[in-house]
Parts: sequence; C-alpha cells; structure tokens
Amino acid sequence: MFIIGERINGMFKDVAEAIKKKDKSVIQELAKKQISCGASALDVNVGPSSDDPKEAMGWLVKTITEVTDIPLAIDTTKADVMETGLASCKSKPIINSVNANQDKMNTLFGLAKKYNASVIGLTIDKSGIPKDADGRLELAIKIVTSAMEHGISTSDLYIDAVILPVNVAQVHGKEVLRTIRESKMLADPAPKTILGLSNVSQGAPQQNKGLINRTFLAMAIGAGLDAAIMDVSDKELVDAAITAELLMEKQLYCDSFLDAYRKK
Ligand code: THG
Repeated sequence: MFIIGERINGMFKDVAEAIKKKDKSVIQELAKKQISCGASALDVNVGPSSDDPKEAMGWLVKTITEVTDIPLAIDTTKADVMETGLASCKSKPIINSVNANQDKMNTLFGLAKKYNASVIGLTIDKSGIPKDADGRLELAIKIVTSAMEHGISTSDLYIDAVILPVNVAQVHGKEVLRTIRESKMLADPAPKTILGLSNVSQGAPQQNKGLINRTFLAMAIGAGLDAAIMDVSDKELVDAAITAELLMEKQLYCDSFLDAYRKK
C-alpha cells in the first residue's frame, strides 16, 4: 500500500496555527512522525481559512523539504497554489488533484508534464459526485483519456472514486468499491486507485472512527486499492492495511508479517 499521510492539512487547528505563526517545528515534527509511522508520501493542504494560500503552500513545502525528501501530494483546487507547491518540491510530486472538467484537466495535466508529477484524478465534474459506480467510471474514462492526450502515463495516474461520510451518504460505499475494481480495466498499464480514507468516518462518533476507517480500508484493498491518504498514526489502521495486502497475496506470508513489512 502506498500510504500518504493526511495530517499536514490546515483543517487541523495545530497546522492552521503553525501556518499563521510560521512555526516550522510543528510542521517538521508532523512530517517526521508520519514517516516514522510508515508514510511513503505526505499530503500538503493549507486548509480552508488561509488568507494567502499561495504563500502558505510555498512555506509548507519548503518547511517540509528541510527535513525530508519524501514525495509530497500538493492538495489544492487552485492552479496557482498548485504550481507554487510543485515548484518547491525536491522529489517527484503528486498533483492532488484534478477533476473531470476539461479546462481543469488541460491546466493540471499541463502542470504534470512540466513538473514530471503523478496525478490524482477525482471522479467529480460540474454536476458533482455521481451517485453510482457507472457515473464515476464515465468520469474516470474522461480522466484517463485526457491524461493520455497530454502524454501522461496511466501508471502515473491515480483514480480517486471519492468516498463520502457513511453517516450522510451510506449508498456510496459499495459504489466506490466497484469503481475501484473496474477502474483497473480502463487502460493498459492500469491506472492506480486511491482514496481519501478518513472522509468515510467524518462526523461519526469519535469511538467509531477508527473501526469505520480500517474496515473500509480492508474492503477497498480487497477491491484492489493501491494507495490511501490516511491517518498513518493509527497503528491499528496501518496493521489492517498490511494484513489486507497479505491476504490479497501482495506480500509473502510469514508468522511475523507485520514486523517483516515494517522492516523493509
Ligand atoms: N481525496 C483526495 N484528497 C483528499 C481527500 C480525498 N484530501 C483531503 C481529504 N480528502 C483527506 N484528508 C482528510 C484529513 C482529515 C480528515 C478527513 C480527510 C478528518 N479529520 C477529522 C474530522 O474531520 O473528523 C478531524 C479534524 C480535526 O481534528 O479538526 O476526518 O478524498 N485525493
């Protein structure tokens, strides 16, 4: 599983504060902690309340790259904020994200080419998130087609079927799982699949969040999920991911499979 740590996001109070005060240590500690817990990349999002998101993104990326050269997923809907983030990265960046609107795809696949970035494509368009898998797959086809037209390899593309909170959008779970399964058939090489996992438990009681996250992650891995933006500090969640991949024969079995996975 390609694990992207979700924690450097201005929706969290400590991160929003750190951005305001330009407190590097908070961000750098969050980066190091997530890497020590098993993150292969870090999501970077300035959050909803930043008054100068471009400046904030540049500062966040520079602050993180002072302590690590792990890949960063630049998480913004604004093209100028995206380019500032990409330009500050040291390792191959991930564009998080593009949706299925043609003008967005032209801009962001253009940036992907310029900065040699991987791209996360959300199955969203002007009408929003389709309710069922067929609607999501139609948008995934548009994204795959546009990536190819821009000369981006489908192996550098992650399809995100967009999971919504189970407490308000319960019907979406199984549709997301079918989208993951069938996205694999849209191109050769197959596009990868990803989820922003914690969306699924947003608004659920605190004591249920972990259980909802790890159960859905195991189901999604069963459907073929390759990557997740998730709470990597939740050890039971990471254990569930490793175990689900073991059961899908992505890792060779041994009695100490959790240790063996973490050591490599
Ligand atoms: N797809 C892609 N990128 C994404 C998402 C996605 N980026 C953002 C988001 N969704 C994934 N990141 C998070 C981070 C935190 C939470 C959910 C998704 C979250 N936070 C807690 C909550 O709201 O209950 C706690 C917040 C707090 O403490 O303030 O759930 O889907 N490509």
